[in-house]
Amino acid sequence: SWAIVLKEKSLDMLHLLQFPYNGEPPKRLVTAQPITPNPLHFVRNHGGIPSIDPSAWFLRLDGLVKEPKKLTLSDLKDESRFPRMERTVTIQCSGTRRIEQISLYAGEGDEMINAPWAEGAIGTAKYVGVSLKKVIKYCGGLMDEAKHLELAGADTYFKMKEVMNYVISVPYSKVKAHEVMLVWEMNGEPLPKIHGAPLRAVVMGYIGARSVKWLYRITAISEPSRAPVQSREYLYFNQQVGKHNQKWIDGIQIQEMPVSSAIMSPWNKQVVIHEGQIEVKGWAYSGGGRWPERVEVSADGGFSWYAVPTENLSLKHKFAWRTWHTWLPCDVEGWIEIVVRCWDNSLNTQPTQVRNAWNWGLHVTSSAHRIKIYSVN
Ligand code: MTE
Ligand code: MO
Repeated sequence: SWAIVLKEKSLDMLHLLQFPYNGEPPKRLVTAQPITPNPLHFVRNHGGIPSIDPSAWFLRLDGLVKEPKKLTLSDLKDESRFPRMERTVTIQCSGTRRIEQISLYAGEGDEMINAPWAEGAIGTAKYVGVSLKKVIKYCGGLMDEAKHLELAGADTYFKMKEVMNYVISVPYSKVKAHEVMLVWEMNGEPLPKIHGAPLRAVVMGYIGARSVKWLYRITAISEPSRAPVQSREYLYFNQQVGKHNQKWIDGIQIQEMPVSSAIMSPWNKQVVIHEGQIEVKGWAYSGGGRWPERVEVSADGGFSWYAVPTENLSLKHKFAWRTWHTWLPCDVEGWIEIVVRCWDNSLNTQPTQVRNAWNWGLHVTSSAHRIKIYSVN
């Protein structure tokens, strides 16, 4: 695994866990460009990084499809069969900014053993592949009972005292809307091994967990997958739930991330010397195909807000973040709290404090992002 990490990832990456390998870029590089360079895209793995010979590989389609099939990579790339699809998509882990929930409270043996992500477990790339809907159509379509597609990755990990593949499912409605891609190219390069080569799914507007890497099998099923990644991870519990009383069935399966944003510059506890205006930079994103419409920043903990000028937001793509920067007026000498919040195009906005949305799984940290800096004016 380390040979692949060293070959495909920037030396600037922060390695959160060694095995399985998990890493995110440092703050100063997260939003340096609106498209994340491949070596700086975060990596979330549950197990090892399989090294797959693309010429021996094929994708199996089975279950409740009318004509089960095996397709090679060249079958999928054959444009006379499947039109090429290209999209700019943000992949966000549901654990992004988990560190803020951990620092509020994470009991021993709770989900805190998961990667303690900061604001970098999100990245945006231009993906090339095909729409999964076209591939299903090529298999004669689905039987009436089929409502979900189970996606299986070739990597293995250890869960519930067993070794298993990474398996999760997506509702077929998502596929029908052409919002699930099968992808072999990332930012003009062959898909890196660490990001799922030879083929991965990209499920637009859903949490990263559904975008299965090292994809080798798609099975049409009638109910959401019973695999542990589907039924025992990526669940949202209410605030009374903890290790002592949680029941898997009480969790909501997390699909679309709510609107969220983060400040990438300046940094928490930084001393900022300025002449009445502080330059602030960051990202804003909303799941489900909603997009950031307005970003607002505050220099006084959220009493007064300044809208980031629209021209300072990066280009709008339906399934992608917008990076932004602005000059924030500030005449205070001393410690101040800078805050960001975003409004998406449905006018949803963010909870004000982390504690408003703390949950046992430590997922979906989407409250207004706050940092403290020492302002020297
Ligand atoms: N696919 C497989 N096969 N194994 C994994 O561990 N992790 C998922 C998803 N797909 C995972 C996977 C999770 S939780 C996330 S957030 C995204 O991959 C991260 O994609 P990336 O590593 O390309 O950034
Ligand atoms: Mo994730």
